[in-house]
Amino acid sequence: MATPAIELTAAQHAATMSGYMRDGEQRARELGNRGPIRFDDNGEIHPEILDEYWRCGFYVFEGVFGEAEIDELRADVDRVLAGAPVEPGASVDKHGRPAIGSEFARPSFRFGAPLSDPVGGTSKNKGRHPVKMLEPVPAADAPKHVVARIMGNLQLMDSCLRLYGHHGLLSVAAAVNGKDFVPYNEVTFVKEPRLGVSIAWHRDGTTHWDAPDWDQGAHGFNYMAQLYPSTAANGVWVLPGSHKIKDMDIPALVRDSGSERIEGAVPMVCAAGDVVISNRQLVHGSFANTSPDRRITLNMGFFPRKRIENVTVTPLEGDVVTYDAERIAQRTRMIAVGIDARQQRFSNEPRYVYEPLLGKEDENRWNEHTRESVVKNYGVRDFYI
Ligand SMILES: O=C(O)CCC(=O)C(=O)O
Repeated sequence: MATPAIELTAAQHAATMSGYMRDGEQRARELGNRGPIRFDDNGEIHPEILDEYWRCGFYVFEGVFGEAEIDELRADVDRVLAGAPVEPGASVDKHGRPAIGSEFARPSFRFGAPLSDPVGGTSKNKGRHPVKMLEPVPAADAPKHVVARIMGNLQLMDSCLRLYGHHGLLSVAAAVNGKDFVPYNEVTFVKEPRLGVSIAWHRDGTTHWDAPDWDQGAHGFNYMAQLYPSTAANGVWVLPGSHKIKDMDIPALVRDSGSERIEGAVPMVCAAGDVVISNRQLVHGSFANTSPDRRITLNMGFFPRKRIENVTVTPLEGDVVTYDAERIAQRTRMIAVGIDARQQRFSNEPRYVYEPLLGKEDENRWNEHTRESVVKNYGVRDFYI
């Protein structure tokens, strides 16, 4: 479904969105689904957090990582962006050097035209973005292409591997998906000021909607770790509670709302260092970033094992595949290596124990050997449901 072509400058777009953003932000703050990661007296994730997560479909964990770690993560992202291919498909960066990530089996960057909506209203991504968002006109001096996403964070940025091994985040993953949870993938969303592309409204899950044992957690969740503030203007918006509903008609939501500004949706409002847990069944999306504020979000997702093991899928990219125990065993080693990488850097923090790999700590130490044997090209074993 294409929305009517309206030519808006970035400033006009920002003005059009402002009332919706103000109201959405107020509703987001009133939801009551935010706070630090908390444990109860038994060392389990506090049940109030889980109740709020399941009620809303997302929860904002405040202050998960501090300033030193924010600096390291930002520096790594800046380094990778500086070494990106000079244009889509190029093998060299803007200085003519081999682009970062060119040694890996899969492309590390996705591009889009500034302020565009690359997938909305198309059949791309299994047609799961049915409505095109407004595409404001970028400034005359804007580049032709901007990096929209960085793929495979854990092999490109050691700081991301360390964040992946975070005790609190992995404890929440176990509380939501079971102690034998398995990984999804790791992607950086890049929304530069007055350039960042929109990600049209969609739901992530594509596999288990008709499963007899479908439930509100059937397609797992994503963490969204914020390196800069996430605002109503540059952040992801979600329709709270929509993860519980099987049939959500996104074109009808847009029609009934009179525009892509879906009624009842709220933005993820976060400070740098906050991490959102976001159910993949939520209706969600983000608008073209016509604000003056950069957003960089590190996504890392996890699934319940039973939704992956022996499941046959057609991923968004690639051929039909059945996920077997061997692939899970190999891919979950990234969790163990991440835990060790974190422990080496933040030795005063508790070390998370990932039960499926208990006793295999020695073979999963973070070192130059596991960089080559476990981490390099780990993404070829990502899961997608
Ligand atoms: O970060 C964004 O703008 C979009 C994130 C998203 O759509 C996703 O994680 O599925």
